[in-house]
Amino acid sequence: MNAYVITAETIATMAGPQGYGLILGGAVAVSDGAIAWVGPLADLPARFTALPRRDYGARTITPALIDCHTHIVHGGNRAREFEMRLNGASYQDIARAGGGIISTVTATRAASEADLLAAALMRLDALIAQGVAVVEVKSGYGLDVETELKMLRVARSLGAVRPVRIITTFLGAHAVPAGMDADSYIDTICIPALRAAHTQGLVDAVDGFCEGIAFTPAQIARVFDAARALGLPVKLHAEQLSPFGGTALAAQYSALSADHLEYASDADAAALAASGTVAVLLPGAFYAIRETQMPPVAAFRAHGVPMAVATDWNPGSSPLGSILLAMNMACTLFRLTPAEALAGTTRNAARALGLADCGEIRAGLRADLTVWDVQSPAELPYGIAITPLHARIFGGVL
Ligand code: DI6
Ligand code: FE
Repeated sequence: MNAYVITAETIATMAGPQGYGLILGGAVAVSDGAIAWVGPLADLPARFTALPRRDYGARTITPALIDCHTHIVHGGNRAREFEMRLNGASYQDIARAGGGIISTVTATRAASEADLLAAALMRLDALIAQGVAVVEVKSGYGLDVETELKMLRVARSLGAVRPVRIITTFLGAHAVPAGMDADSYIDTICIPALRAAHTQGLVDAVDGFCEGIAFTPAQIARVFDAARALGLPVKLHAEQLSPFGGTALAAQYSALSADHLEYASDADAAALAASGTVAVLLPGAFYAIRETQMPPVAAFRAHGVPMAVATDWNPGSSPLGSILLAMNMACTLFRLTPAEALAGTTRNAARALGLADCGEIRAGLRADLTVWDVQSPAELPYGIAITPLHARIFGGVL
C-alpha cells in the first residue's frame, strides 16, 4: 500500500456547495491513489501519524484542475483567419465563406493519426504543466465517419501516454460539411458516426453546436435522441453567438452542461437550474472573437446554476492554452469571484463531466491534487500568464 501524508499552511478543499472549503494548517492523507482523510494537521487520526510526511510549508494545496471543454485534437491552425479578422472580417463572415471550422476539417482529414497525436500531446502537456488532471476532448473536425473516429481514437490514446484522465465527447454536429445540407448530414453521417464510435468504445458524451451557422434545435434533438438511445449523456454549445434555443433544449434533455451561453436569458438560467445542468463559461472564445454580450452570470447565481470555466482550446475561436488564464478571464471579463473561478475548474468542472470522484479534496475521492507556490487560492486567478505550480499529484502519484 502506497500511503503518505502531505501538509501545507493552506488547503482549499473546494468541498461543499460554495467557497474554497479552506483549511489552515491542514493535512491530506493519501492511500492507494485515493484521499483517505483531510483536515487540520492537529486532528490527524492516529492511524495516519506514522506515515511518511511531506510538508509543503506556506504553499496552497487545491484539487488538481479540470479542463471540461477542449478541442485539442485538430490539424493545422487558423492564424490566417486571425489576420483576416484583424483586417475587418467577422468570425461568422469567415465561416460563411467556407473558412472557420471547415478549414480545420480539411486540415484534420489530411493529418495522419501520428501527426494529430503529436500536436495534441503538445497542447495536453501545456495543460498538465498547469496542474490539470482531467481534460475533456471533442471530435467535430472530421464531419465524416472515418475522421470523427480517427479524432476520438487520438483523444483516447492521449490518456494512455500521459498521467491524465481524458473524457471524450462526440461532436459530429459541429458544422455542415461543404456541399451537404444539414438535415441529410445529421441523418446519414453524424448519427451513423456516433453509433460506430460508441460501438468502438470511443465516446463518453455527445455534444453539438446549436447556432445559426451550424444546427437548429430540431436537428440537435435528433442527435440527442440517438445519444439517449445509446445511454450517453449530452451537452451543448448553446447561445454563443445569438439566442437560438439551444440552452432550453439542453435543459430539456437534462444535459450535463450547456456551454458558452453569452446570449442565454433569465428563463434559460431557470431551466438549467431545474435540470441540474452546469453552465460552462468559455471566456477565451469571448475574448478572441471580441464578443461584447456577457453571459448572464447574475442570473446563474440567482437561480443556483453551477458554473464551470474551461479553455475551449480550439484553433478558431479560442486558441487559449491556459486554464489559469481562462480563470483570470472569467474573473476579469465575466466578473466571477476567484472562488467561483476555482470552483469552475474543480468541483463544477467535475460535475460538468459527470464525474463524482474528483474536483474536491474529500475522503474517498481520487488523490488528484496540486500544490501551488501561492499563499491563498485567490492568487491563482489573480495572476496573468503566471503558472505557480509547485507539484501535481495524479491518482496519488507525485
Ligand atoms: N464553438 C466554438 O467556440 C468552437 N466550436 C464551437 O462550436 C469553435 C470552433 C472553431 O472555430 O474551430
Ligand atoms: Fe467549443
